[in-house]
Amino acid sequence: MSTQISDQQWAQFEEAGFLHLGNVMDNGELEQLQVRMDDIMLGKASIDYDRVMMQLDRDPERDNKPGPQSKGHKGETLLYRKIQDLERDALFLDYLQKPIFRSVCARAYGNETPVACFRAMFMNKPARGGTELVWHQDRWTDLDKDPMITIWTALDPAIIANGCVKLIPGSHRALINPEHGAGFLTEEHIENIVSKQEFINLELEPGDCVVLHNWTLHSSGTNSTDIARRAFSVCYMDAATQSSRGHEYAVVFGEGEMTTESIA
Ligand SMILES: O=C(O)CCC(=O)C(=O)O
Repeated sequence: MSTQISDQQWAQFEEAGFLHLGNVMDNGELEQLQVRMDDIMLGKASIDYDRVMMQLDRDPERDNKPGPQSKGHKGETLLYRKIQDLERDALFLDYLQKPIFRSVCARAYGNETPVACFRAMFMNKPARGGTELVWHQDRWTDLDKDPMITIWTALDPAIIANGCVKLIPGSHRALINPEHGAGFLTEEHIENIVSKQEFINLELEPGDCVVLHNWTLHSSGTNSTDIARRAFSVCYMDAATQSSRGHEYAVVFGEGEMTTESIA
């Protein structure tokens, strides 16, 4: 397995706005990540839960909306929708710092540019659940530079029926709704732009990963199967990026990078 992105792969990424990298995991790594993820949800992991954003999936018996996105454990259940700050977990940090991902970031941001983790996020569509995610581009108006790279890894089979990601190839060349704080499209944009273009379903094997240009339009549905659709999504940005909300981001590649020993 090469630890470098080839010129041909990079050209494909630039053309289509995404690149299928396949499985870059070591033996046994997928199972370790799957188990760790469930342990985190079940409150069994040795991680500082007060520093981890955890959001429950929608609950049809409550108001059918996902719970608040706030720090801290919300109960011993696998029915979480989103969990962030996973760079604080040694296994996930180790995975997101793979040499091949370093090579992707070096292509995107330059060999000498330190890279920070905007977010290291678990996205889950629990069995027979999940929350619709509308079409959007991954960009945030509080940042003074747009991040360009997200690497999305399937921890389970990702198929249409369990809510795989859908994306529009080549849509990374222009921002559709720059006014929206988090890149979400309006219903008009969806009707006038998305519905006139071909999308693809990103069906993946467990362990496979895909590099996404952050501006590539994507969305995902719900899960009508008995198999969860767990995924780990990491957004990498130039470490010099500033947030007007004053957020601090961990450097993961380059000078001062976080290591499994330095997780506070
Ligand atoms: O996992 C999903 O369904 C969507 C994830 C997403 O929007 C992202 O990783 O940026």
